[in-house]
Amino acid sequence: MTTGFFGDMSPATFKGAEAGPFDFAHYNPDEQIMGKPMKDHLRFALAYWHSLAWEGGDPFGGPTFDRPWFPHGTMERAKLKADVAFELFDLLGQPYFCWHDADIRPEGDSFAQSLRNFEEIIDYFEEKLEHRNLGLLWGTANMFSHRRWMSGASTNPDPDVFAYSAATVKTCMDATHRLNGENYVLWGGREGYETLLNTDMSRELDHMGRFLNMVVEYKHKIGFKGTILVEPKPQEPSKHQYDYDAATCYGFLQKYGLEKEVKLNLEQGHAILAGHSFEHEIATAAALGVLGSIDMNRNDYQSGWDTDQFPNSVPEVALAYYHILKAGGLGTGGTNFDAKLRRQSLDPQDLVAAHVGAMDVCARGLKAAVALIEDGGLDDALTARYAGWDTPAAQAMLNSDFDAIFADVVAQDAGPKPKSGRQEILENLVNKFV
Ligand code: XUL
Ligand code: CO
Repeated sequence: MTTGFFGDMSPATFKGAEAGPFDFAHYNPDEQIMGKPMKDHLRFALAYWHSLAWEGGDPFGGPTFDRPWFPHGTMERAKLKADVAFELFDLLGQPYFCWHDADIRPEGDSFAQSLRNFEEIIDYFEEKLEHRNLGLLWGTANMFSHRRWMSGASTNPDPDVFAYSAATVKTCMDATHRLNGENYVLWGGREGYETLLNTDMSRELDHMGRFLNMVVEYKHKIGFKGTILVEPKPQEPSKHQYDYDAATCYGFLQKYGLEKEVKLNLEQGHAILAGHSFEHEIATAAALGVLGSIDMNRNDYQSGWDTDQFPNSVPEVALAYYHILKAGGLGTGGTNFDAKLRRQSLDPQDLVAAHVGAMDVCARGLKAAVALIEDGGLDDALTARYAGWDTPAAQAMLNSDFDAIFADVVAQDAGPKPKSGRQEILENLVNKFV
């Protein structure tokens, strides 16, 4: 018995050139790529919040979507939402999904009631997962929507909110562990400030550092084997968020002794808001050894707002996967579609087509990245560009000092000979594959 929400739609399958709007033209889950199935490189996940919980509102208008489980608020409707969620997962066949506590359960009028609601839905998920080839990529706590979090969660000036946050994250980590989640995410939408006039930044950073250490301590206490991830974002909803970008997060992790315990969940739209490209954030995290997982979406380049659109630019996605593959892949991470429909896309079919298209774009991007790696042109150019450093003299210089280097430069006298960076040649090379 299905809910009937998706009518007579059947599961999306790979049809290549024959694909219609609800079939895969490029995502062929079992196709072998660099020694493993495509699905194991991409590790797709659906985001419960945007696809099932979001009602289509924007800052100027209310809900546009007409779903039988709206308005949220009862367990009956939360279960209907779960039924439809799993029907969507069955149509798409992706291996993972992700949730916040608030996406899946109605808020109760006490902490204990909210927890009972949450645990009942986790039980319901557990039953549904038993019969499926589906797992939890990550769980997380929504500590930004309810008014109690308006001044932050772990960074709140009120210690009672710190306590409520700790208790909340404990319950979400317990549930993630129970469902064999592969990661646990913390995104601090309110961990930042609206104005420095009322903010003690050094105290807030210390509280956030202690909180994250408590997360790691609890992970080890319960034997959770997944990866703890923080998700950088520069602003929105807060005017300034402490997890600004990958480099800022790394500095924070190092200061609080967490750089070996915590990795990053990077999102395309957040990279754009921080003034970076997505591949910049991926390459930065990879260089610092903290690449964890990705939230794949696309930000509008004009709006300056977090538009969370479904990805549809193959060249951008290809460069993201190029850097992921060069870094050795996503490990316990995956490709989570933290993306929402446009608010005019009202139909259940729009939801399916959005994900099918996004999975296809990622599959094309991955294949282009693999072709770039197999071609080897970019690697050769990189090796050639840094070849000077392979000589014993150059390596010895790194272990010498300014006086010795000065003496050598004076003795040789000729000075360096500038070489072309060949940017256009390399851009043309990339364009052969995307
Ligand atoms: C918000 C965002 C969140 C996190 C999880 O911009 O990306 O949905 O991914 O809290
Ligand atoms: Co995200």
